[in-house]
Amino acid sequence: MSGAESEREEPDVEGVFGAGIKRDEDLPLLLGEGTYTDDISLPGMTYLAIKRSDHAHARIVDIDTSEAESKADVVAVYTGDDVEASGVPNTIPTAWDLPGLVQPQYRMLAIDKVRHEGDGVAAVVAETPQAAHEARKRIHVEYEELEAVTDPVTAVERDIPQIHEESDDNIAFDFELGDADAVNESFSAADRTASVTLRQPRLIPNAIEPRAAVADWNDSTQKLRLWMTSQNPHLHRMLLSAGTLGIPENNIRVIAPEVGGGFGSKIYHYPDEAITAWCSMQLGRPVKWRASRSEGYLTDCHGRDHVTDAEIAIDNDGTIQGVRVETHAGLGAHLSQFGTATPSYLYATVLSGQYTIPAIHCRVIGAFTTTTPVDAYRGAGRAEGIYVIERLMDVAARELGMDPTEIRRKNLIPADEFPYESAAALVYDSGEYERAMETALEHVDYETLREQQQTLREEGRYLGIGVANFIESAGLSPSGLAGQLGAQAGGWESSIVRFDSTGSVTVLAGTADQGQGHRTTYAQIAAEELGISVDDVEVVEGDTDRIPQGMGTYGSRSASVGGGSIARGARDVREKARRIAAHQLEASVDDIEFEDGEFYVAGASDRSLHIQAIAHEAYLGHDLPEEMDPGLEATNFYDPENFTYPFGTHVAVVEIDPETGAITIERYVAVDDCGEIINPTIVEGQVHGGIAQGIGAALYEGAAYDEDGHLQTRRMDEYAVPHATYLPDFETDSTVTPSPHNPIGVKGVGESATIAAAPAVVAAVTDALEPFDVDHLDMPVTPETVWRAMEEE
Ligand code: PCD
Repeated sequence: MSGAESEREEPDVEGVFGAGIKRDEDLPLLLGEGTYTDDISLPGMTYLAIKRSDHAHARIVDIDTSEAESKADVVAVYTGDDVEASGVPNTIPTAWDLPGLVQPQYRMLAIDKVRHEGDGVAAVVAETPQAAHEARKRIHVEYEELEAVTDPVTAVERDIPQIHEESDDNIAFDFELGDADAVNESFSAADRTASVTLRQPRLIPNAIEPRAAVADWNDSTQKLRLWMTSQNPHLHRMLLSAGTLGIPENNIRVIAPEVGGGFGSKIYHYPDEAITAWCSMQLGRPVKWRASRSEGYLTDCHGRDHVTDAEIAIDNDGTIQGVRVETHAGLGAHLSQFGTATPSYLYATVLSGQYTIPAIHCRVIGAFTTTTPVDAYRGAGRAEGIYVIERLMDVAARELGMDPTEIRRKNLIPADEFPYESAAALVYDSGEYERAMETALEHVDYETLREQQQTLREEGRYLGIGVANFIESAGLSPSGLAGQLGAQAGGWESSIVRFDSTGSVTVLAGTADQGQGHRTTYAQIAAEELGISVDDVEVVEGDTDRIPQGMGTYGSRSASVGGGSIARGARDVREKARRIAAHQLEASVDDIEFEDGEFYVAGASDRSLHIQAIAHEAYLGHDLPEEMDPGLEATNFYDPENFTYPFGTHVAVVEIDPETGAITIERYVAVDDCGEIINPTIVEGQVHGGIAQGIGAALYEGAAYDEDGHLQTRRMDEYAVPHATYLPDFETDSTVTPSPHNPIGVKGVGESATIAAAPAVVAAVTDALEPFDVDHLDMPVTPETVWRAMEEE
């Protein structure tokens, strides 16, 4: 290992960890036997439909629910006033504070105004879903329409309608990071500067399974059970308890059964799941709510929505001196839980990318707009930041007449400089950037491609090669640091590793899978540490009554923080077992060796005991060391000392049809480094999905609003998620640079490829268009954009 000192403990047995074994979770899912939230059915269950605003911005003058109430099978109709009158705290809280943050109250149902199309104004509960949907149409809301504003720059200019009383300029926060003076100096001292103004459009997450909730309040026990599509059931339990419903946390059970994709959109505490629970509390009956696809498009948090001016100061030899960035980030109508952190700390801090940049300054103006709230979507903040620095590298290369790979190579942080403290306030754990970059360039045969490009140009064909280097700050920890930066939740993870008396192991993990494959990879971690078969390990996630504590799955944290916790717990279990073995083998603990699940006395391998036999002894409790309690399990809380910093290089090769502007991705090469790999097959799957979503952002996706703030892309045939047939075969490879502080040396991988793919593809397109002097094109780069850019020349 190079780059950084390793403090991690090597696992005792080889083999399970690192094996590309098949996903344990797949068979029932493929057979259609998985239980999703919408599959939950309870006796006496009712159905909720939410009446939503069809205006982007309007004052509520009157809500007439009488006709809806008179309809057959309607159980109850509630408005925001009813919720307010019930005396619950009725707040959907933000989970990340920022200096000077304006925090208007976000309620379960609107009471005074609606602030985006889709804001909930009334809830109707009926005996059947059909009756609820029918009655919803019979709720009559009188509005006084106000002007809409969907663009984050326009929103903060004067004379624009005020969305929240608390903020007369629609600014939620004005955030700064870095050293403005040092940047000014670097710009005066450097030989040249280059700049780019860019937009990163709003993305709609598009998990296959829409959000859903089933709430069951029991009036006699005063307990709430809530099944929901959650990436973090414990966080939801916490936010529901104090902020929204006022129920003690220990009376709430949140269950996330199978979750069909999240990509960030199921992290958040939305008004909808909360109002489902509130309705059940009013009625004392179970209530089910399920979003339709279009309802999801209107209410699932969107991602990105940045407008950015970025500048880079460079010397003639390509050395970067400074970077200056100003971004208007659209937050939508309300502050979603991490809507404030995503465009600030998760964004500005990665602007150094893989490069040595002496001075960086970033200002982010967080703007309220009359649109769907914006929050983390795969890559969250990091994707936006890496896109900016990678676009800057390309415009700087153009300015200098340098090859884009040469300017990158020149400024890469050298492998012997880790841990590396960037000018954007991060300490990168480990990295070998040049190795990954050279691996990718070799794989794609960069030199030959450049020659081909030349030859083809002479024939009037336009090939483009785009290279993107990325880092990701994954893991969102340690808690102390997160707290200093404003987080209202911890960055740790928790797990229980428990041997049963017959030798099987249950791992209870506080993270919550939505397709990532935790049941397989966590079993691999535990099996490796305990020297047993993966088949003997059962992994349980997603139920706050079974798993006492946890933080959940987002920010590519589960492998490093969750997996780290499991490894530590398993080691505690192994150490207790070692003491039992020493006692029973009548040897000193220090003389007991462990291999492949077997404890034996050093030098006398015939005297041994298997860990699964020890588990039996531990529960039998007949012959344990003095003062040792029976049982064989460990509860672990793991708060890492740093984020992990995955990295890599992606290369996209495109050809542009000069007649139509059509873009074909000819090749896509991805070299990812996520430290030690638990399961290469799963990692490859994560990379594939990530590339697809990054290409989606680069070429196809983008939520569009009309002038009145109506979402124009509200159905799957209006919002262009890439089809498998649009995508090339991905050529993937990896390098391994372990994280030095993580107990198992892993780094995250879930978001990496999404971060890399968008800048790689946009770079490839602009590279193809070099003869037309096109430096930059905004995403999504469509054939029309390309064609127009070529025509303008
Ligand atoms: N791994 C391995 N190795 C390493 C790393 C990792 O093996 N080294 C693996 C693990 O174990 C898992 C996976 O892989 O299984 C992943 O991991 P991670 O990176 O740690 O991550 P997580 O935490 O688990 O997850 C999360 C992510 C995110 S964040 C997102 S968006 C997305 C991704 O994940 N989402 C999703 N991916 C995915 N997939 C799927 N299928 N689905 C989904 O939904 Mo955010 O923050 O939320 O925005």
